[in-house]
Amino acid sequence: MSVLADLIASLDSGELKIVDLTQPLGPDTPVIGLPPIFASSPGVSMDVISRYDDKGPGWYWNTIRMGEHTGTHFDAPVHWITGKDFPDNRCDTIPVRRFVGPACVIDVTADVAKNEDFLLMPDHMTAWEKQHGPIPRGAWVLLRTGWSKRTDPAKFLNVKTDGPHSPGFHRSTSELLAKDRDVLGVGVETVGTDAGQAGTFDPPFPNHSTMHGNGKFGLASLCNLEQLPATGAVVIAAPLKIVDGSGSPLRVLAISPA
Ligand code: 23J
Ligand code: MN
Repeated sequence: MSVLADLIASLDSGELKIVDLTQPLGPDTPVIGLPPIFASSPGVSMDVISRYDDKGPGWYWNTIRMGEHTGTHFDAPVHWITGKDFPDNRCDTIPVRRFVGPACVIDVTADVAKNEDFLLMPDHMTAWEKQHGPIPRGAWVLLRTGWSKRTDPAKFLNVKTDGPHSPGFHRSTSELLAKDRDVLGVGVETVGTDAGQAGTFDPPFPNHSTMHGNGKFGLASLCNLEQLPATGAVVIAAPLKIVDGSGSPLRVLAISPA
C-alpha cells in the first residue's frame, strides 16, 4: 500500500496537485439547445428549504432540479440508442473501476482559434501519439479546445442562424478511440461531446453514437485542461448513482504532476 502513502505524501509536498476540471453548477449554467421539434432539458433551479429561519432554525439546505445532462456532466452508454442494450450501461450499474483512468490531453486550441467548427481527425491523433506515445487502454481522452474560456453563455453555446458552432470529433476519430484504443471515453470543454453542427452530420451526433455504441462514456463542459500535462495525470469522474440514470452532473478531479 506504499503507493497510497506516497500519493498523500506527494500531495502534501506539492509534487502532485489536484486539478478541478469542473465548472460551477447553478442557475446560470448554460444548457444545450436542441432543434425545437425535440424536448429540451431544463437548466438548474434551486429553492431554499430552510436557512436558519422558522422553516429550520439551525440549518440551511436547498432543493435542486435540473436535467441529468447539465453543466459538467457524465454521459453513460444508455444515454444513446446505440448503447441502450449494453450490460452495466447506466449510472448506477457501471463498475466503479471504470471511472478512473489516465488522462491523454489533446491540445487543439490553436486549430479551434482559427475554426470554431474544428473536428479532430485520426491523423491528428496519430501525430499526437508519435510525440507522446500510444493512448493506453482505459484512458480518458480530453480534447483541450480553450472553449471553457468562453464565460459569456451566448459565446459558449455560440448559436447562429444555422444552429450551434463548436468543435468536436470526426466520426472516424471517435471510432479509432472507442474501438481500437479502447478508451474509457472522451471529455470536452464544450456543452456536449459532439460538435455544435453534429446534428446535421450523417449519422447525427456521431461521437455520441460511436462512443455509447461501444460502451464508452462522455464528459462535457470540462475546464482547466490547460493545467494538465499531455500525459501523466489521472482523472476520476464518478457520476451520481442515479437509478437508471443516463448521465449526471459530477465533480471531475485530476491528480497531476504539479
Ligand atoms: C441529447 C441530444 C443531443 C446531444 C446531447 C443530448 C448532449 O450533448 C448531451 O448532453 O449528452 S448533443
Ligand atoms: Mn450529456
